Order: sequence, then C-alpha cells, then structure tokens
Amino acid sequence: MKNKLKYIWLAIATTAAVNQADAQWTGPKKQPAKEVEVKYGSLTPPHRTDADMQAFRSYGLGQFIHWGIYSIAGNEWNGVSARGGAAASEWIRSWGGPTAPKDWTKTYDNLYKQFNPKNFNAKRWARQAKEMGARYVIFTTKHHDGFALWPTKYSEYNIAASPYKKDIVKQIVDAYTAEGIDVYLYFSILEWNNPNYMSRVPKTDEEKAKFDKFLQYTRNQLLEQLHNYPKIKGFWFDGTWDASWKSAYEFTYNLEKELREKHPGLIIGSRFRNDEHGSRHFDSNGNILGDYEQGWERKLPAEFEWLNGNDWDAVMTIPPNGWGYMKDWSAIYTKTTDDLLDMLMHSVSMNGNFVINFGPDGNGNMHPEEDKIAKEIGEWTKQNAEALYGVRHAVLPPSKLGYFTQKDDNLYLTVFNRPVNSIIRIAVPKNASQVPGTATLLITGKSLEVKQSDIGLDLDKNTYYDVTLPKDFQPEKAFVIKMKLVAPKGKVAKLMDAKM
Ligand code: JFZ
Repeated sequence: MKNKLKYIWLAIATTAAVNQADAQWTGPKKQPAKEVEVKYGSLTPPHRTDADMQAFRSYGLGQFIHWGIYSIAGNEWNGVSARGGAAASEWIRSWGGPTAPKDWTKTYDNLYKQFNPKNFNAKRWARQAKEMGARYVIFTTKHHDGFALWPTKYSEYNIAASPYKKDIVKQIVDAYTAEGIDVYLYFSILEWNNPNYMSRVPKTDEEKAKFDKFLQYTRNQLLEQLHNYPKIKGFWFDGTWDASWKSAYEFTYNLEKELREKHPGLIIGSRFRNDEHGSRHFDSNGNILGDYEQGWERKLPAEFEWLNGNDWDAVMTIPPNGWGYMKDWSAIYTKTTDDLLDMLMHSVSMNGNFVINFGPDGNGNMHPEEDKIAKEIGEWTKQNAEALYGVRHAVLPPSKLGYFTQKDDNLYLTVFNRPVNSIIRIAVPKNASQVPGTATLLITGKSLEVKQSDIGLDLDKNTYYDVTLPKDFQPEKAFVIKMKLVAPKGKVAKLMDAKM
C-alpha cells in the first residue's frame, strides 16, 4: 500500500514537470501541414554566425551546477530518503505522502536560515571545471523554490538573508570567467512560494494584477542580473511550461527583445517562451524560438536528421534523475566516466554540446564521486581535445564502433567498441569526394595502415576503409583514430549487379 502511494505520487510529480503535449521536439520533427500567421515568433535568425554563437558551437563540453537550499537536505531528511530516492533531489520541497516529515514545506522554506557553505570556493570549482575540460558553465541562480543566490533587490528571499550573506552568483561569474569558461545563468521562471505566481491562466482582475506584478518582478530580476553580471554569455531558462507563462506571450516576446538589446550577443535557448498559439521551443511554423534547441534534457537524438540543422545542447545528470545534491548514491545507478564520454562524443558528433551536472552539498563540496568523474573526464579530454573541440558533424554513414567528428580535412573516429579482430572498418559512400588517406592513433601519434576493402556486397552504396590497430594497443578508455581525408585514388569498380 505504502509503495503504491509512493508510485502514484511519483507519477504526478513527473507529469507535472513534463507536459506530454510538448514532448515532440525531442524526436524527429513534424513540419506543420500549413503555414499560420505568427506575430510573436523568433527574434533571431536560426543560424546566428556572430562570434558568440560560433563560440557556443565550439564548446563541446559544459558543466551544469545545481546548488541551492535543497543541497542542505541532499534528498533526505533525518535519515529518511525522500520519495524512495527516485525523484529529482532539487524537488525535495514537494515531498508529500506518508514518508514526508511533519510540516515539511515550512521546514524547507526556512532552510535558508542554515545556508552557510563554509567550504564554498568558486575558484576551486572553476579550476576543477577547467581541468575537466568544460568550456561553459550553467549555474542555478534561482531554482523553482524561488531562493535567489544573488542579493536581488526584488525579493527578500535571497542569499543576503542567509548566514552566508555574500553574493554567490558574482563569485561564480568572476571565477569561471577568469578561467576562460563562459557563464550562463540558469533561471527558473516558476516559483513555488511566490504569492503572485500561479500556474493557471489569471482570470479575475485581482489575479491578473497579481500575475502582472510577477511578470514585472521577473523582468526586474533579469535586468538586474544583466546589470550586475555583464560578463555572462547567456541565460538558461526553466520552469516555463505553465499556462500562466504561456498566456503572457506578448510580454515574453518583448522581454526577450529587451534582454537582447541590453546585452548584444546574448544566447538564449528555446525553453524561454512560446508563440501566441502556445507553441513552445518551436513556433507554430516549426521555426526555432531562441538560438539553440533546449529540449535535449537527459536524452540524446538517435539520428542527426532529427535536429534539422539546429544548434543544441544536452544536459545530463550523473544519477538517473537528480540535479541537486544527493547524499546517498549507493542504491541507484550512477553514470560512469565511460557512459559520460560516450554521450559527450555522441552529442559532439551531431553538432551539440554535452553538459554534465554537478550537485554540490550544502557546505560547498562536490560529491566525492563527482570529483573523481571530473578528474577522469579531464584526463580524457586533454588527450583527445582535437577530436572534441571546434569540430563538426562528419557526413558519413554512422559507425557502430564510435562517433565521427571532423575539422577541415581531418576526420576523427572516437572508438568505444573495439572489434575483436582489431580492424576498424569505415564505410564511405562510393561517390564520396573525400576518403580516408592516412591514419594515426591520436594518443600516440603512431601511424596506422589504411587499406581500401571493396567487399563487393551487392547493391551496397558504400566502399570500406580498414584501419588496423596494433594488437598490443589495449587502452582502457575510448580512443581516437585521426585520419587525413584525400581525394579517392580511382573510381570504385562497378561490379555487375546480381541477377535474381
Ligand atoms: C527541470 C527542473 O524541473 C529540474 O529540477 C532541473 O532543474 C532540470 C534541469 O530542469 O526539469 C525538466 C524540465 C524540462 C524537461 C524535463 C525536466 N523536459 O522538457 O523534458
């Protein structure tokens, strides 16, 4: 019975966060049957070519940090795990049902009185991110609970009221920027305990006045962030799925315009707003709203074609679904360094950035496992940087052995699945104008034999290039084969088609 209740609760919590009707942007996109008039559509071209956007395209790896008063709890309270440990830890305020502590919401809303992270050192985090190879960071300035980690003038519920007092956002922006890591501010629109916020469309005059106050408050806070932290590169918006926000499309259109005018080059993902028909991420004609597709959250595109050429990033948890600190990792599967590297190269091979989430504890320490993963990823990204940063999707049939990336006439294959015969077979369309000429092992610089193998499979559109690995090369992590692309030596012989 207890279990049953728990699962019902879980189901409700999950559907609240993810509106099923909006889920279509994460798969192959359906183009709308006919054009409709859209007044509040995109404010930027779909493929910005300015320096800021080019920088976004070359990041490869990013770091996400979820930090707030939920980090004090670590997904449990007095030794009792919240919601069986399955739901997102930064949502712990919504803990209900038989296992929830008495007066939990009240306890939660007062946690800020204990927020005093004595070990917090933004420079240490920034150095760690740099060592890991992250080129941008997304930092939670305010999550759904509404608690602001900067001393905002527009609400009392902020860091200045905590025993810690100091501006955390400023320290993050300064420390990461000093390390050459671009900073994006995570900002939740919805707030669970703001009396002026409501999820439904405001109806009465009183409700309309209240929600209007909320909209002004949101605008004030965003302009305040731009004013206080002029070095930031973008915003990462969240909590924009409620009917109230969706109904404010004219306001949000103007607000986006204002933010962009105040901060030229600003990068905003597709999760900020919707058009007047309620279409989110993409407007009713399928045009992206914002500079990059922001729906790839804990998911990856199976096929490059699904992306329609849009820029995108995938944000990923290490636990199954916990963004804030989780004290106890023992009962859940947590992604390994190998899992994360695979997802990283999967993303980059499809022109996306991959962003790994960290959930530091209430004292300002990363989880010990996160420290370990950051270090291991850093070792790998240093050795394989060439295949990861500033590269693009390679137009080749996908390989089961790993992921292709390309920069000019350099082709990289990051191998995750090594064949038992040590032969890396690469399929290249018979009509390709560029084919692998020479190959080296990126990690050693040692050159490898490349041999064309026309295996003569009837009706096959491809020919094959075989790269032979040294038998004594037995690395413990994925490795990169770097190839020089050259013009094909001669036309691939056309074999006679089989008669049937
Ligand atoms: C949101 C938050 O609710 C969550 O706590 C975390 O901050 C995460 C990064 O963002 O969760 C979402 C938002 C959107 C989807 C799924 C979870 N979505 O579009 O699939």
